[in-house]
Amino acid sequence: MKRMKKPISLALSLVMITAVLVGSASAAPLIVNGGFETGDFTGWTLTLPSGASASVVTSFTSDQGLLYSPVEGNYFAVLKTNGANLFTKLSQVITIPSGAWVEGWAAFDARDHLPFNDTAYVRIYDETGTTLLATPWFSDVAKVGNYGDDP
Ligand SMILES: [Ca+2]
Repeated sequence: MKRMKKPISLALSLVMITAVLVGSASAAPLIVNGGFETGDFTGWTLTLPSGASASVVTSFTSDQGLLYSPVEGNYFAVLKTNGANLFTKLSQVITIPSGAWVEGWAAFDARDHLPFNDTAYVRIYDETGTTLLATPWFSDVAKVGNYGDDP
């Protein structure tokens, strides 16, 4: 079976919620603690700029009063950053076997207004960690509107 080693990186600005899982036809999940069901960041590398925060929670309410709950399990992660181009990141190196796939959920709670275009991404890089392979999810203030929530 062909295997590729790929870091998965979640680069986030402002507040974002995510749970990432890997599935394959018969194998166990390939991401360690992908759904944060340990209640913490076990298995993940957290990059936390000054003034930023990150937590594993069971629910979250946006500034518009929208209640977020886990899509699967009991937990998800919430990341917040603290300034322009200071991305709070969760990353993990995973090996994706041929025929397997990555799936997950992400949301963006904009707490700012244009022209302050806060941005959030889910990105997949190659094994060097520098070449961007895919951006499966993206959101920003321009997309969701001032103080918007996505979804
Ligand atoms: Ca919002």
